[in-house]
Amino acid sequence: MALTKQEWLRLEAKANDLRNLTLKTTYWAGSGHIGGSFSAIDILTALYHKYMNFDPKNPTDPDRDRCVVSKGHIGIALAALFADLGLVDVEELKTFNLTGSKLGMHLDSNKVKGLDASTGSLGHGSSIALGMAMAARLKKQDYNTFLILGDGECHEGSIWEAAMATAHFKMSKLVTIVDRNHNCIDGNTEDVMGLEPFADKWKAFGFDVKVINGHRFDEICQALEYAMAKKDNEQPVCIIADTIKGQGVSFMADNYKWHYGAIDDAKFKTATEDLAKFFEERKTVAEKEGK
Ligand SMILES: Cc1ncc(C[n+]2csc(CCOP(=O)(O)OP(=O)(O)O)c2C)c(N)n1
Repeated sequence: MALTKQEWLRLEAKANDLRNLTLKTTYWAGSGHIGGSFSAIDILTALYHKYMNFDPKNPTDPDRDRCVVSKGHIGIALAALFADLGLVDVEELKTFNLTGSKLGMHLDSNKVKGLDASTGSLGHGSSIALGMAMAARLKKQDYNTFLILGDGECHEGSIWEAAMATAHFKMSKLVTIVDRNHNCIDGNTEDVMGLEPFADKWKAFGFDVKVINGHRFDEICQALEYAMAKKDNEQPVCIIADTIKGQGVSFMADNYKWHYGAIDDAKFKTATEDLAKFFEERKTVAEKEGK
């Protein structure tokens, strides 16, 4: 079903809230992995605010859809997402990554209700998600499992072991989404360890690949709907979401040096102004192109 203009604008507003709350949390905490948070927020918004069967009032429902954010260093965005959903006290965000806080730099699923997996050691989330999807098949449950990978994370061999098994066992209820922001911790992915031809690699591993603009809700929604329309035991989908690290903030955008960073008062002010402008631009696109 095509995304309506009203729905597109609703998602834009939510993504804007989440970008601002992530920025504030980074400011309060002193630092955080904000670059890869801002590339992934639109994907997270579409999942948690449109597609996932996930009720924050019943976050451990055995039939809920699962989401494994394998690039677990974006705990700061997840903390904002779960605070916005009412599963984390907003005041608690002010303690993010401080000694004794229940919110560590990489979130702990034993401490944050609704978080499906503790991640942060790159490369592990694929196997965790695959296990969740296999459990659904064995127990004859109908839930979807969504897996969010970083592109730099795809330098890890374990990603490809799990990908091989996902395709071999036709785990089509497991939807893989790669946040292809072209940057990792210390440079552009193609300089550090080339991934291209990236889509062809996923195809060669047996995936049905969709390459989309990961900052356009119409494209994100269309790709997710395509993937979710598959029944179990079909060819699994990998969505390569072309994104921009630090998207929305002028001095962070496409700059790997903002993989992790500290925000002082001046940067907080500029970033807040940038996000406001960015939101206006995106609303204009949705108004013009939404149906
Ligand atoms: C096994 C492992 N090795 C190294 C790291 C350190 N590390 C944290 S983030 C990161 C780069 C990840 O790049 P990418 O997946 O592209 O993240 P994004 O740009 O989306 O934030 C690295 C190497 C880690 N967390 N785990």
